[in-house]
Amino acid sequence: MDKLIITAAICGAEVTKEQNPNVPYTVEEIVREAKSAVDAGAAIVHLHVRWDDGTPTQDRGRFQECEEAILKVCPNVILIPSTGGAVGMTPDERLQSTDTNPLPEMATLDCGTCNFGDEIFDNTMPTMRAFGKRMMERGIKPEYECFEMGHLDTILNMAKKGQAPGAPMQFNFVLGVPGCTPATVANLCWLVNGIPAGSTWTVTGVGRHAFPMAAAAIAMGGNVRVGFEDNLYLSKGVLQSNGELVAKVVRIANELGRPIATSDEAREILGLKPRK
Ligand code: KMH
Ligand code: ZN
Repeated sequence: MDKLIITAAICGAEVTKEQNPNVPYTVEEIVREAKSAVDAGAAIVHLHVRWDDGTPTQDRGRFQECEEAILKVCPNVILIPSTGGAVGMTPDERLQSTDTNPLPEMATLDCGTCNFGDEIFDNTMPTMRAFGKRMMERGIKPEYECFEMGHLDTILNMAKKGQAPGAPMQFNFVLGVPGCTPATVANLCWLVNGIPAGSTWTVTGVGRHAFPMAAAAIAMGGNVRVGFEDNLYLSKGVLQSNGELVAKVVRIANELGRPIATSDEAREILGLKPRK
């Protein structure tokens, strides 16, 4: 079994300071949360950015500023900027995060339209083909985000047709979003059984499912994402930092005997180029 890659989704687009005062909005707050996660054992930071008032944005300049600031204090971390942004953003708006200098090593690619609470997260086939093309042209490795069972088939078909980067593919199964596939071990097993040999995968359990899904992935040889984007609580009612969420995953992994990957080890496992 490979070492465990932990991703910290430190910010997201939906959660607010009213829910947890540690949710980062400013560049300084984003750096603080990224550092807390990396210091605790995260190899990857999945990044959304906000304006200072908390409004989610996919502004290219804001991504540039936040990524440079994070890399100053965590020079080796793998950044996976979001191309999902927030519900309602246009594809062009969302793609700005793939336009920074240097280009990101990876970026998310959302694999289909789905319910998202009371809203609809729109990812039409033309949108996904445009995102796949962009990532192939720019050598950015996608993290394929599947919120629904059918999303896996969709992206496998796209990759087969050369519309999105193929092997080795990295999947993130985001389970438990209200209105989408529930976070159960049975659903996770079904998805994992459907990925091509040589692929890697991560699970994200939303809300109270964060740590049960993490434990399942640690036992199954997959990887784990936690963070404010998905879950604000360390345990029922206990609000903490992203670092403390990552530290809890590290504790579970230690108990189960699964060592934690550094960012360089994660690059090797994911098939990314070593960092110069
Ligand atoms: N904010 C969600 C609507 C991604 O980062 O690619 C979508 C999302 C997915 O967070
Ligand atoms: Zn995201």
